[in-house]
Amino acid sequence: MAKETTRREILKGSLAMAGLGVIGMPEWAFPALAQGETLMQFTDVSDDVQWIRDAERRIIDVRQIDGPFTPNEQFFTTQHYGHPGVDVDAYRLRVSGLVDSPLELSMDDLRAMPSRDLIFGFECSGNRGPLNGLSSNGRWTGVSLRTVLQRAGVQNAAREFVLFGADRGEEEVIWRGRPFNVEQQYGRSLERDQALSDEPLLAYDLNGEPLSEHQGRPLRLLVPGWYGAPNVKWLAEIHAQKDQYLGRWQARSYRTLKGQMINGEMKWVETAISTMNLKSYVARVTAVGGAHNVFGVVLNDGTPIDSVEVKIDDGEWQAATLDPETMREKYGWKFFNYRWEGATPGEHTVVSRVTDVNGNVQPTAEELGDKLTFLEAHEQFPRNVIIA
Ligand SMILES: Nc1nc2c(c(=O)[nH]1)N[C@H]1C(S)=C(S)[C@@H](COP(=O)(O)O)O[C@H]1N2
Ligand SMILES: [Mo]
Repeated sequence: MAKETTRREILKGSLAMAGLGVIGMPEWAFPALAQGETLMQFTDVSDDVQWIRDAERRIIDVRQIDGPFTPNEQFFTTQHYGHPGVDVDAYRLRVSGLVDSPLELSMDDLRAMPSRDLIFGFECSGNRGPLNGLSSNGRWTGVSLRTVLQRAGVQNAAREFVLFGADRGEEEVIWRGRPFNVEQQYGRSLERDQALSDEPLLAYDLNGEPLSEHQGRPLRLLVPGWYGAPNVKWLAEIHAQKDQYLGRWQARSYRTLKGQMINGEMKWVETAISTMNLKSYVARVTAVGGAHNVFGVVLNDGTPIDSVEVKIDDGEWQAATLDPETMREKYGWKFFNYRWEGATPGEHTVVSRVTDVNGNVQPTAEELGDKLTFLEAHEQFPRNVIIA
């Protein structure tokens, strides 16, 4: 207890130095630093950064990551229509459309079905530097989407599975320049192969506790390896259909507009946000044991990682050490450390890049090229840090 208070005080001091005092120190914050570690100040984080934007949104302070699993009350959170507030006792998950037996399942029904765990860290596709706070990692428990769909009996004509949340809002749909105002639910769809694979999970627990309202109580979808958008919270119904689903959050808002060379010609293409791009970022730099440590995080689609390298100022890329525990989990986020010897006092630039076993290398912002929209930021993120 006493130890924690001391560490908390140390971190508070460092945060105040970085101009992140009063509003920068949320109630839940616990310092990640081991005894004898001192946080170095980033100079690229603005003084007015808000870790909690309103009652329903929260980003994590990546400098404070202190283990593989983000504590439930710290897990980053965001959504588009606010919290719907589902009555768990009255709750029924509806399965409808092109199925042999439409279902209405209570939480007791769902919890009685075969369950499994999934370690999954994901980021919102809007996550970007320098804060990179829209991501977290958890151990989720639930029932496979496939198990529920098989109980309903999926018909051959079903090509697409739409998952609707209980949250709704008014949307302006523009068709040939004409606006129509209609109420819609948050909805995302999965193609048949993916919906019936053994990957998507209908989760009811996070780190051993029932989901909080933030996390989608009582039930949410999780699509391992994908960005956050398909992880439909407050899941209300699953509808099997023949047609493509073209709702706003499926077909329009989660898009990237970029230039791509196709057959030797530059084309401007729009692509749907899908699996997470290979990415790493430096989360903190600390002074420890006469040297400095650079700690960071890797996110991707589940492809095994080959290496992470760190570069200081204009130096050479140096191999970082991959954390064996987090590297074992296919869909979890992963950690690395780099021991920085002989750091000189003053301001430095620190950057990381990750390479997967297929030889994909995290690009620089320049190499990432003509991406006009900001979602899917996965370029290298140089950080400016002061060595005291
Ligand atoms: N029902 C519903 N589910 C949703 C959303 C939403 O607006 N409504 N937002 C999605 C987006 S864009 C993200 S990044 C994740 C965030 O999940 P979290 O709050 O558990 O971190 O929820 C996804 N699921
Ligand atoms: Mo998101």
